[in-house]
Amino acid sequence: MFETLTEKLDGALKKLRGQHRISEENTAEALNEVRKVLLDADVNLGVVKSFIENVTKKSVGQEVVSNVAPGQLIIKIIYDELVALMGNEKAEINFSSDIPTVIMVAGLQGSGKTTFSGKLANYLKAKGRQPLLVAADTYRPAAIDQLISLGAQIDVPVFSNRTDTALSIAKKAIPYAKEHARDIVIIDTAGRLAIDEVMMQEVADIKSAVKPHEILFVIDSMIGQDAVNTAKAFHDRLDYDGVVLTKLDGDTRGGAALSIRSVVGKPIKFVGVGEKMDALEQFYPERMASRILGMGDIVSLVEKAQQTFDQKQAEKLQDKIIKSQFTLQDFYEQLQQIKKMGPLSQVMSMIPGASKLGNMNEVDDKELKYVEAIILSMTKDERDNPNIINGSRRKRIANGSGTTIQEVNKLLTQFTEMQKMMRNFTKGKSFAKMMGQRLGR
Ligand SMILES: Nc1nc2c(ncn2[C@@H]2O[C@H](COP(=O)(O)OP(=O)(O)O)[C@@H](O)[C@H]2O)c(=O)[nH]1
Ligand SMILES: [Mg+2]
Repeated sequence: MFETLTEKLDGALKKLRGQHRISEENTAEALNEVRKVLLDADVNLGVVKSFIENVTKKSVGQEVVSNVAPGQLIIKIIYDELVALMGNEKAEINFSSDIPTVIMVAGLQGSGKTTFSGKLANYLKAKGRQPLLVAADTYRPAAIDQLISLGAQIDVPVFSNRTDTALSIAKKAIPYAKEHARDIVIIDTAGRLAIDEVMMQEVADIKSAVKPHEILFVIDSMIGQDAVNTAKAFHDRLDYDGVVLTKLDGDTRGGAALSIRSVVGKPIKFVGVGEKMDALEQFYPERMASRILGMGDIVSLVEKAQQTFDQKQAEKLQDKIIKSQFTLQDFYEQLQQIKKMGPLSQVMSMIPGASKLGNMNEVDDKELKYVEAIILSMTKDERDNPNIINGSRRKRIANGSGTTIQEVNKLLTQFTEMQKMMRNFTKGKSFAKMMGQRLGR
């Protein structure tokens, strides 16, 4: 989902890595890249402008914590802005206290209304509801057949009439639902290829006749800049309650998700991620923002790092790394710090790029316990100077830690590698960044 946007944003932010202070100058270039990325992704121009302004305001002058890279701080700010832009809260459907709850589905032809109506019925049915699907697209007989076939697939009844008008069908569906103990009515309406008055009038008439508790506007996420205009035109006429973004499984730019909420002021409630009846997801702004940034849960990582790492200790450590004095003892203490952040696999999953590492065995918590046990079985001299650890010492350490000589060897090799890698770091690089580089960023 949103792969292109993710990759480009990622690319732009790479330029920030390696800088130590957040200033107008060093953010300007990165934010300019972000601007290009968003415009490229068909995000509405006005939305992009205010987005960049907000991020700039919040980034410049940020206190740089020595162990959190400025790039990560900016990513967090961008993330927070993205979440705010798409609506902070997960939006739910309005259910009526009177039965049935009436949901009307509107949008352009081909946007995915009929498919979504079926998916929604399926989704609500799984939640214990008794939906009724209503075929109010009477222009094409095939549209009625399509809904009937979807209804049969998910075992939900479909109310239809091939000779009646859409308005009349919608009206009759409500008492029918009551008689047949259906507590939700989903009205699938007709769309046109472009906004036209006859279609708008018809949905507006259905709206005033049946007074839906929830009107959902369905939009194809692939339609680009036009999304905002279409969303606005429907909103002016219908004042809908929520948006459904379909076809997010496709090669879409994702600009619509960023723009619609901020321009129209209505939340995205669902996303369609495929043609099948179960390819429906609720819209979570946080998840979407993380996904757009392609960085897992970067925010929690930054927050946890800020909370957990003792700044002085981090500085001491950095100094040692620079002077190539990083010992197994330091390694052990560093592991204790990391452990405070939570299970290692969880910590790793929050690190940008970690997901690209196929083999997570390296960072498995069980293995961490072995590593700890091995280091604890060493003498102070051995921890400070692993070179003295000969064959008999290895054997003693293995016995003492309940591991094998192979495991002791493995740790020593890994540690030597790590020392080598650390020597390559230039002054001032943060631990978080080190971790990032270790993971191939
Ligand atoms: N890949 C994908 N295709 C979808 C999705 N939603 C709908 N479609 C397809 O888009 C086409 C138009 O959908 P339809 O529901 O008939 O649109 P309507 O004209 O608005 O009722 C159909 O071929 C659907 O299978 C989706 O989320 N992902
Ligand atoms: Mg349809």
